[in-house]
Amino acid sequence: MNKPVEPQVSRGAQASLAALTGAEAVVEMLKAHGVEVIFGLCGDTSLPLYDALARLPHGMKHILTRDERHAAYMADGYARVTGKVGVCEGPSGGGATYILPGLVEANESSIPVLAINTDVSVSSRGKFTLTELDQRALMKPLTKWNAVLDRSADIPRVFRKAFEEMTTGRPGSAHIALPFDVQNGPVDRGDVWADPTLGAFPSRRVAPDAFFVELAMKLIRNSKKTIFICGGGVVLSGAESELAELAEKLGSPVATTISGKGSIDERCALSVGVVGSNGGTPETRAVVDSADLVIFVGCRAGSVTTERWRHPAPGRAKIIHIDVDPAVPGANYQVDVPLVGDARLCLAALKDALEGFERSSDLTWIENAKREKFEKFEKLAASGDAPIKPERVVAELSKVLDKDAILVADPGTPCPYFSAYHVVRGTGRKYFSNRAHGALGYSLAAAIGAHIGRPSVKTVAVMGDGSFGMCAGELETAVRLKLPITFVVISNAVYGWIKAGQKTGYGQRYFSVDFGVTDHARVAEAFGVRSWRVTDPQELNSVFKKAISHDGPTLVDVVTQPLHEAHAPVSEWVA
Ligand SMILES: Cc1ncc(C[n+]2csc(CCOP(=O)(O)OP(=O)(O)O)c2C)c(N)n1
Repeated sequence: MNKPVEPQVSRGAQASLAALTGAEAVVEMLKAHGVEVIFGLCGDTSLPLYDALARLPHGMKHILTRDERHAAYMADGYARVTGKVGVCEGPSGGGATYILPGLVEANESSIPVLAINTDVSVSSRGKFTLTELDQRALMKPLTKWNAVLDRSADIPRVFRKAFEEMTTGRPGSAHIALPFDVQNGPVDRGDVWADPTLGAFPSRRVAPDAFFVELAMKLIRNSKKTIFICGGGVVLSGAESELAELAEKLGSPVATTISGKGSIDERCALSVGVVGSNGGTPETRAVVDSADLVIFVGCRAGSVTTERWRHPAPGRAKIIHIDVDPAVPGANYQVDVPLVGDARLCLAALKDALEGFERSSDLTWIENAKREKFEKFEKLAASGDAPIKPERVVAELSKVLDKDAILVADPGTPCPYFSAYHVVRGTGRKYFSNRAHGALGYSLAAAIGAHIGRPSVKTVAVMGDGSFGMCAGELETAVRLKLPITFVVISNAVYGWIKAGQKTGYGQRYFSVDFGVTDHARVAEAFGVRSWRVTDPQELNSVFKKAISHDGPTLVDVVTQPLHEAHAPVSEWVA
């Protein structure tokens, strides 16, 4: 264990006005970038940092978590709903390996999350020191940018660089390793400054090349059926108004990925809903297939959205691909026009270029596609069967949530069903899931981060029981902080999504996917969470109402039909 070490910079009456300790400089640099909340967990190597947080009048809130993975997920949820950098921290060794899953999810989902792991002293390196780990090598492939500090004097520069990297270009995560002795060394107070605009994203918008805007404009004018497929980039960029204006001008339907929910009000006539193999349906796929021009916006056109690059079918429709990352257009499809730049600026430039052009279009076909999709859903949602049908859970929960509520969905049953059938009213980040890696157990912690970022609205997390087993410890955090979040557990005693894959693709040879029944309501109750276990679909509405209106944490354990027995809004199990 690291013994308390006197900082090389004295404090108190004789304190040098010119110098801070490294730990103090870290606190000042976070504050200078506008950080308001830090999620994390203590450790031996973090003692100087915690002491600086305890002593300085910084005004930042520290949220103690029960493991580092969840600290990172909380920072991720917080960043998604606030548009600000989410910050998490943990100690060396296990603290670094445990924080990693949240960092990589944030990075691949283009969410700016900064993780700080303290580390063994520079002077202890290479001596088989407890918890020593090559954090530089560990974090390099998983983050947009990372650094290991070797000298206290580098702290201000390294933190400025981290914030700049996270919030410019394609947003992403950053990692800084902060050794114990670096926290105690001197930092010149004059070096401690920051540009606070780098604390939110996108901090520097990049406009598209006018040449490509012109080409895109010509393609659009010549197309008969243009559709937009929007990914998370529209909400990240705050481009919802520009998208709506352009889509209306062209009379073009707007489909989204799961992360793209919130790009457009899903009640409006132009909205198609989610497309792809996880939340798309045959009806939404037919809309994609009918287009002669697809405009991808802030969307990587990955395997799920395009059902393994088959919808749209390559060569069938022309493609305009808008993305802030130049590596995205052309990665999956032969793109006719790449438009590299911030989504809001690209869409505004297209609208300007199409000045005077207006196309009215008959949207009955979209209305019909949505009606067919929801008629099937509503029949199942009206079912009084037990175990309760997933459709019924979606319908009853959606009914009791107001339009500003935030819903976070875990993989398993929640993501495809809520993506397909939970209608987002209004725009902005009101629905999200961890779509980059889809690790089970994300939603509980992400919902805590989201609530802390946007406390004025109701936040709900929906998870399978597999997910519950991976995150239950954070219920204590929700209770300690008295957070009025509602957790819904889809309880079916099976890794249902995988069992459904064994059914459809492997001749029902079920293998090692079933686990025991747990009463999650009783588990939650033991943590101090107000809880209900529901087996009768008739009770769902009143229980959800009670849970949503309670002023502390609540959990509803819903005994649900497993996915392999249900009608899943999934085209196939694709890898
Ligand atoms: C950390 C992690 N391990 C494994 C998986 C693979 N996986 C995807 S869905 C799934 C089953 C989910 O089970 P559960 O949470 O109970 O929800 P259900 O599918 O039964 O609704 C599994 C194991 C994963 N996504 N994440």
